[in-house]
Amino acid sequence: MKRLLITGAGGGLGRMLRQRLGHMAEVLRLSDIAPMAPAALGEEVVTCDLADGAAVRDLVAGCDGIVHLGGISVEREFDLIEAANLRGVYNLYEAARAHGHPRILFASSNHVVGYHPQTARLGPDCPLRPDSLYGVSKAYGEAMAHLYHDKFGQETAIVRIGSCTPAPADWRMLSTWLSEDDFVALIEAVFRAPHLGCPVIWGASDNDAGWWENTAGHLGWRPKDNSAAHAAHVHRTVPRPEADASVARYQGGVFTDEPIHGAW
Ligand code: NAI
Ligand code: 15L
Repeated sequence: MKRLLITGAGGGLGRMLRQRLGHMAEVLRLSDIAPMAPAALGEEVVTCDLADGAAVRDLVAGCDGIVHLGGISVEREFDLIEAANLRGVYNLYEAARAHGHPRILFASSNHVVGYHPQTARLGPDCPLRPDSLYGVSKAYGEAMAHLYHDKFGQETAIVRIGSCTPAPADWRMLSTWLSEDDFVALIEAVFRAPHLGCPVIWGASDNDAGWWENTAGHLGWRPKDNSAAHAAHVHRTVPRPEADASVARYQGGVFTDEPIHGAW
């Protein structure tokens, strides 16, 4: 494709993908509200607040695909989440509608189902049980994707990312881990597919201890990594959580312990 936009390009996953998605487009347009490294050859760097509708409209112009990572990525007070994850998502979908519906990969999160117990095995149509205002905002983003697909045919891969890190860092991540390689391969599959629609995809590697089924097989995505290769190291170096601790009971782990920040 000619131009692939990555929002949230200054964040953890954005910086990693900046290094690894250059082959997918003639130009990577990298956007964030935070500072980013200057543009290299084949890159455009655009500072943009997702809450600013006019700016987002300009940002999306000329883009053939969007990896939407930008926004608040943990639990915070409602006002912050509202600006980036609610208004920001609305702005992105309106901008996409104005500019010919570039395909979107929406970085949703396991925290839309965080209150499901770790004993549950979930498919894509399971009831949402968000564990935080953050999780609720991702559920809103998923609903926005479905609305714009049903109303306008806008294609989105809704990717419920587990924990995308170089290696699983704790016991829970043995279930939620998404390797960086598997994430890159998923992004390639999403933008390569002749037809996408608006599928819900669990963003997790092929973990023996996983909770979620692979719902992107039809896109040709078969995750190759398995947290089992790291299990011995985690078991040796990270204390096992108590069985009644939230991190051992709920899929969303410690997010279920979060208060409503800035509550009345
Ligand atoms: P991050 O917090 O490192 O990056 C998010 C970026 O969004 C930041 O650079 C931030 O400056 C930017 N941002 C925040 N508000 C903004 C606004 N109003 N306008 C423009 N940019 C804004 O998060 P990370 O880990 O890189 O995650 C990327 C995305 O993937 C997030 O949407 C997150 O919710 C989602 N995700 C990540 C997971 C992970 O394992 N890292 C797991 C599940 C979901
Ligand atoms: C997320 O949604 C967060 O953005 C990330 O920072 C991790 O906390 C991840 O989920 C997780 O559940 O491990």
